[in-house]
Amino acid sequence: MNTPFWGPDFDSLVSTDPEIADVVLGELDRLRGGLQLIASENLASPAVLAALGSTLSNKYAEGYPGRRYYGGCERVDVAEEIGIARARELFGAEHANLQPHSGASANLAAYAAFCEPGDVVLAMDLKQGGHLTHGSPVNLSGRWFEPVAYGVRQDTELIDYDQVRDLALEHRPRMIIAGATAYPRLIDFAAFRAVADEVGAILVVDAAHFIGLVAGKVIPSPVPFADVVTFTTHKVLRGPRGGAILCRAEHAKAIDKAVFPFTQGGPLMHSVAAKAVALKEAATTEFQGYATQVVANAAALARGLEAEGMRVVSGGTDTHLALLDVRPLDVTGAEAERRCGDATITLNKNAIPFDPEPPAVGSGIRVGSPSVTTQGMTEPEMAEIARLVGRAIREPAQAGQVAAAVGRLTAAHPAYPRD
Ligand code: DSN
Repeated sequence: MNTPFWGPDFDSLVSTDPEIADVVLGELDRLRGGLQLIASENLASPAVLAALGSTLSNKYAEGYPGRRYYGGCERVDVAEEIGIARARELFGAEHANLQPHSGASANLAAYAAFCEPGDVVLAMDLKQGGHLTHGSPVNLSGRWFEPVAYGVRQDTELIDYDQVRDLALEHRPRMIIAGATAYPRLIDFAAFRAVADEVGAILVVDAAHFIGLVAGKVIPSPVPFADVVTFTTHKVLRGPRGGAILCRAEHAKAIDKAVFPFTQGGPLMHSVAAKAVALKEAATTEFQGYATQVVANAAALARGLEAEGMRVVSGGTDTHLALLDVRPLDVTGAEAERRCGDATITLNKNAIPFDPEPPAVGSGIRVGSPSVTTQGMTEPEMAEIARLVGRAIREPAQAGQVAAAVGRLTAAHPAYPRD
């Protein structure tokens, strides 16, 4: 088809700005040449990238479809309306807002919609798997609100639901946040709903990490339980970098106003359109197969890393990620990350529950299966990746040989294949 698209024209970037063109090509080479095991990353499709690299980036569209502060929004209105309809349909939500620029922006809007400065917010401790925006003292959420943190039980490394209830009864939070960035197990949304109801709190589920698994229908949805669900669109969901919010109809006005005009200005319409594309892709049976394989691969990766001598935090995973205690290999998380990086395996150091090391060092690593699953890898490759991670950590002098083995894997399962 001869599409009249004025799209990503790489030659013009090469001639206008060879330095940045070099960065873009170098990053593509990095993605193609190594293993991406960062649990929060993925490889967006060419269709998503085409929408992102489009002239929709030029448009100011403050407001919402049909009620904008600028003329000329008739085309971008359609993109946003389609995206909202797809989000509502896919997740069975009464209302959706696709304008948050990021997960942090989506969470900020949730605070803005329901809390006043000084209000108590109960959320998961960053050191035990929570997120920066869930009340960390270095983030606005911890400075302008009164955070109370719950965590995991020391014996099981699972969320301590008794502690959640006890803290809620003691501190009477205005808002409770369920959700995490380094928690490998399913979250009991019904338990959080019961606590929120008992103390009259708003329940926000930050589903950034696992919303793609919900879209793929492999794990339970938080939507029936939460007042508000915030998420990012670029993790398992495999869309553009960005955020989104689902909520009950009764909160729609408050959420929309909190996003715009309270915390954001003009939406990024190229990104909103790309979110719509990703939501269409995520509604397919192919995506359900992908999500199923993501979970199977994470489990296989965790088993393989355990066989390499690492301790699997909480004993396993139900999702796309696993958290490994690397102390049995006599390294810190930071050193394990560095050694894997030298062998072209990209993963991140991570604090484990009750970690004696500071966060910049950590005793663990976090691994995720979204990207390698997008590349078509399955359980046998996960077993091989686990062996390579183990070897990279134990034998840093062998980094070159490990990188060569990684090269063979990625050649068989390329990221962004050339044809
Ligand atoms: N930085 C993301 C992650 O890696 O989990 C969360 O914002």
